[in-house]
Amino acid sequence: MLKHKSLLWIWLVIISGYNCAAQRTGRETISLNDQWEFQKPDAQIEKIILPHTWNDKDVLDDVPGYYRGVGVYKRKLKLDDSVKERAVFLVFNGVAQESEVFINGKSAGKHIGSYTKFIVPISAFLNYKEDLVEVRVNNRFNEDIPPLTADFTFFGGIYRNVSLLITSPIHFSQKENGSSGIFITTPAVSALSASVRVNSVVENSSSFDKKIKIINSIYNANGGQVTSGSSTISLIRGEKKSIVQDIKSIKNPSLWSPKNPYLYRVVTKIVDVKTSEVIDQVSNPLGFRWFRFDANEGFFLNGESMKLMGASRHQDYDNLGNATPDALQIKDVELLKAMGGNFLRVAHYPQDPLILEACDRLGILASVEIPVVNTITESEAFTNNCLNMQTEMIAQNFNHPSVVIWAYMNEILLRLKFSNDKPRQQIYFDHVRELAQKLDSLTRKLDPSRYTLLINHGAWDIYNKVGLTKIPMIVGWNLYSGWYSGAPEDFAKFLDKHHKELPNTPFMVTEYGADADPRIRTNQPVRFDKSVEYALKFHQVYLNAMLSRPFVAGGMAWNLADFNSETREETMPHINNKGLLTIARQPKDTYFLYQGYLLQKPYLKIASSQWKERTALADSGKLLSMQNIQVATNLKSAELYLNGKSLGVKEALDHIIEWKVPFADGINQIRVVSGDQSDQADIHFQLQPFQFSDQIPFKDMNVLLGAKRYYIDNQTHEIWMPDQIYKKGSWGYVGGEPFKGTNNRISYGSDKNILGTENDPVYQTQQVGIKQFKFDVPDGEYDISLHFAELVGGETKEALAYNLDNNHKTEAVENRVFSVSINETPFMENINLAEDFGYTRAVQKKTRITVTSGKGITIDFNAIEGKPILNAIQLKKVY
Ligand code: GCB
Repeated sequence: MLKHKSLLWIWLVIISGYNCAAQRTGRETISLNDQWEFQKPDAQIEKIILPHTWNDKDVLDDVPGYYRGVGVYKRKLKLDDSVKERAVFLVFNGVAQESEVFINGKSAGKHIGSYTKFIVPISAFLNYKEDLVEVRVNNRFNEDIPPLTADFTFFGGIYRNVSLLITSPIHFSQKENGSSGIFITTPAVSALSASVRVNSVVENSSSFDKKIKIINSIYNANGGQVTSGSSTISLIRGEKKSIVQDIKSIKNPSLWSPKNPYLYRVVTKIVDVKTSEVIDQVSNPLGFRWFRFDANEGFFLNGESMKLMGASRHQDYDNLGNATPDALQIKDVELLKAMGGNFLRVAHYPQDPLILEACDRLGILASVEIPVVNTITESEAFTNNCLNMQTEMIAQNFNHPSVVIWAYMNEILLRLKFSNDKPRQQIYFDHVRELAQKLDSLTRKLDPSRYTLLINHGAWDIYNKVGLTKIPMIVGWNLYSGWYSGAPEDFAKFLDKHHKELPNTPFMVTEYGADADPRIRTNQPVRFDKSVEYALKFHQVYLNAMLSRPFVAGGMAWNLADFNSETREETMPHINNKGLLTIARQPKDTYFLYQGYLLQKPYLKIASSQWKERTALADSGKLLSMQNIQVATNLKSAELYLNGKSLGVKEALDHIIEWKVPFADGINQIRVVSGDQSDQADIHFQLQPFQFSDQIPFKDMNVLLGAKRYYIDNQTHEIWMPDQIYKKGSWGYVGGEPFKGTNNRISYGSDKNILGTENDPVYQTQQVGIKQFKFDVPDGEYDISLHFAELVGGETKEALAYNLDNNHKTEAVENRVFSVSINETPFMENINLAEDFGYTRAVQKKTRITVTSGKGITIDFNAIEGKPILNAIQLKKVY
């Protein structure tokens, strides 16, 4: 009978959301992610399930900007009389960014800010028949709500889980800034003993006075009760009270650490003294640890020195925007752990509650911050919103043993306002400092057990001048030498400078990184080429510098995974490619490098295994091409085998071992061995003939002009390779020079978004002033495709704020008109790319030709006005 009843109950929940007439006790939490209708103004109603964002698609298109405005969500709620005497709440884990909740057309609550949870009491609005929940959401720019500008996309929507919470009218207070109403501290912890203090806020919203007991029971990881405490109080109707209980110390506690993330649980109950009925019950994690930061020696956990190494994380995912399902959120923390990381910077805003739960469970220490990024508004409303967000963040995440730091500002002096009006600028600086001071003081007051952190970019002088390095307990530096400015080697100098000039202030490197588009590879890495190879070298330099300096408390790679940043262009428009993982969470070579540096157990991995589709020219007169293979490891040396044949033992340098491998056409099996560790990868190699008369049969070839990089189109699997100057018997360009962009970023090519293609790198480089392109191919039938894009001119966009070294020059636009003929037959005449197609738009022209009499293929570019260009070329043998 009981079984039957509960099945019926489940069935009712499924069909109607929530509806049951059974007698209710305790606390019930039911997911409300289903059965929503969503509508944007002037658009059709869509049936959706949460999590949901309305920006998943428009942030990736070629049109700058994305919808920032109103979105309305509606849902029915079927609650019957059995909940009439109960307290009913809606719990929103995250709604971006302003929201108002209506029940049956009446406003029940409002919330500001995209990244914290909020709880709306709705009992007073219900008719207990069919209630209508309506959530009006707005993600417009609002100068009073941080973030104002940032290098990430401000997706709108109810993008985290929503649930219905039903409690007794006497319950743990739901008015405590979205927290559980229970605040746990561990005033004294040592290996011998641990004390626990629990502050529970209880509320009586019934119309009776009640005598209750608050019981706190602590359970170990096996579920055994270790200790408990109890207090009896009277709670008169309408009253809210805080009850602080010091629970008897636990002897020889199991300490929480990355190696042993031992979790106890605190179960807090409200019990009716008269009937012994459990009126409300909440469970919270508890971990025993103590820690400190030291300006000379870094971080200590439970008395042991520990370098905090890890990454920052954004919450969005490939094609889903920020509406990331639970399982994928948790996976991120697992990936950080598997990388050998012990620290997560939850940046730039509080994230889904699942993240810190996973950190608790897996033993990852964490910092959390509010989204005060780049700039502030000097208004009272802005200040209040910041203070409120900080309060919510601390209250909601207070009980996580993983959290050791609360942060509150990121690179706030990145864009210096009022540069032409120094007195006004000084007033702005004063406001920034005051806001920082307020946030820091509030944080110390709300949680004296943790550290405060303020994060700056590498402009040493200005942060010190404004006084921001004096306010927090720990200073964070986001450093990009060798990326946005200078050389990777300057990084170590900065670390030493901090230690010398602020000898009493502990610090961490809260960001560092280089873009790595997983589709771009090179044998000649240079800054801004977006190659995985450059990023790998960059991270080696940074890791070496941090790991060899005890005073650097920690380093957080920017970023764990690639993430959405709508205003970015470059090789993968709208995506920031500094992730160690791709946006779909595939590892890049850099992720393997981190495993090599950080993992304790023996580790050996072919880092280049991700570059498994390759092409290159055969070495002169040979049927093979010597190419690099890199292996990431924490072992001293290893032996590499190609198709079972040893290529010798080599030693690791900075956790990488490198071999030159003679690749042949087809599948090349690479195996690396060291002791009982081994790894294997199959590399598909397309060998291109050095001379078309070689024995290597020619199939096809895709060439990027003016580039030193390879590009792998992960949809078609076409592999593009760098060009070469024409050599007789072979192929290549005649005349011209590589396009050099109009800023000082990459030493070749452009970083503009190319319209009408996903393959931006194919069009971002070009040979300017090209005269000919020749293929000395044997007679036959061939398909030729020419690819063009006008890279000079078009809309001038604001330079990326992060590109600190950016001297964007004004582009000198000149008319460009040219004609192209193939083997003397006109192919394109009087072409003006800008006029005929538009600026930075991908243009592809294809033809089939017959080569006879051993003449090969000669493509002539004839200037009519300005210099002819060619961005890329493809040749395919048909017969
Ligand atoms: C920074 C910012 C971060 C950016 C990063 C970058 O300094 O704090 O939000 O995403 O640089 O990649 O430029």
